[in-house]
Amino acid sequence: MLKFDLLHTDPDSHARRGQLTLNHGVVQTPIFMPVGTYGTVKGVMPKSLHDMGAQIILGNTFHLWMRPGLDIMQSFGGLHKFEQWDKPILTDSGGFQVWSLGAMRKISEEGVKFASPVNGDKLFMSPEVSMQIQTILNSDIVMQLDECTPYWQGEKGSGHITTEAEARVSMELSRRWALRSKNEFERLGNPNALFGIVQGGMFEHLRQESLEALVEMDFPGYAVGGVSVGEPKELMLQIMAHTPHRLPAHKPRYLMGVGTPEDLVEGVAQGVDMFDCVMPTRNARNGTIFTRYGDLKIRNARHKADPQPLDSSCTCYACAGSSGVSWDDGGREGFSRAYLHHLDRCGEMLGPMLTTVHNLHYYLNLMREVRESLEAGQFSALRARFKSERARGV
Ligand code: PRF
Ligand code: ZN
Repeated sequence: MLKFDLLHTDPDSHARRGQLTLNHGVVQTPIFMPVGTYGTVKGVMPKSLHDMGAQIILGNTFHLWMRPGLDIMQSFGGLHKFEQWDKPILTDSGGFQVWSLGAMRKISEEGVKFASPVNGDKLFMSPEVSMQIQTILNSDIVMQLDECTPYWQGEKGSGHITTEAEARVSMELSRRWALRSKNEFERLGNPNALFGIVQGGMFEHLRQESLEALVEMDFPGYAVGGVSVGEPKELMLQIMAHTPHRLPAHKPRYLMGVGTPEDLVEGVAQGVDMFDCVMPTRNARNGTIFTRYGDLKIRNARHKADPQPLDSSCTCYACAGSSGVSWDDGGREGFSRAYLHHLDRCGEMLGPMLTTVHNLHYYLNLMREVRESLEAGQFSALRARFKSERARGV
């Protein structure tokens, strides 16, 4: 089931404040969804996710199909019990991941043939197979199988930018797969909610066609796919300004795989309700920290003896310890930049664990501030303050 209530709309942008009710609970939107590809948000215990206010997390059909496999998922009655997360889960369909396999795949109308990257077995992914797997996973939001149209065709250097004709062929395939996904989802009696995915590359008229066809199929929610696929930033912003607000107002809108904190705030202004991205978790493991005052590289030698927390305004466990009181508000607990720099240099596990907690907390808290500003009719002011604070520098 899925119920979406619009609570507030911003008069100066396309931003909305909503509430999404799913089988495993209620999600306040706009929301960022931490990525848990293999049934784990890397390095973070579910209890910590809960404590930092995560409301819904991602899982991935393709990866969980490879390992641990469907028999084990079935024996646990789905992904929730297996990974010990009892709130909502959204699973991506696997099309995007099969696509990134490169040479080992062959795509046709029917689906995608490929060799398992784990043991070389010959496997086949189709809209029907994706729905069957996601039904076993029992994720609250199921994604249609699509083909994520890349910005570049072929090898970088020898390839070319996707042409309109190529983007059309790809978009039309995704559109047919949307209908097959829907038919199979219904045939299986899946009690959750299936989202359609708008494609069309960097071509607005193709996006419009895709959108209209999906709206005709009447999905309970819609995603915008095929952005942040190697295109210049201006093109991403152009698609973000084009597509989300044209989707039905009374249904949730999800921008797939985006992005930086700036992209999230811009996405909200363009009418997006849901985001996911590996950036906060992956960057944390590479030592890139997001803060209210800009990004920080913990590997930089200038942090070697710095007693400050990562973000003086942050109340996460890394910045404020168990007290939950930020340095700016007089807090005395929390880990210093010097300590996190040290952990990184020694390759200690606690380093990426703490930086991941901080980065996710930053993203989740940013969305919480966005929601509160929408409720107070202050979104434009928040947007302006956000930009100037982020530009200040750490
Ligand atoms: N399709 C699917 N998953 C995705 C994408 C897509 O286009 C993207 C694009 N940024 C990220 N994840 N199914
Ligand atoms: Zn923090």
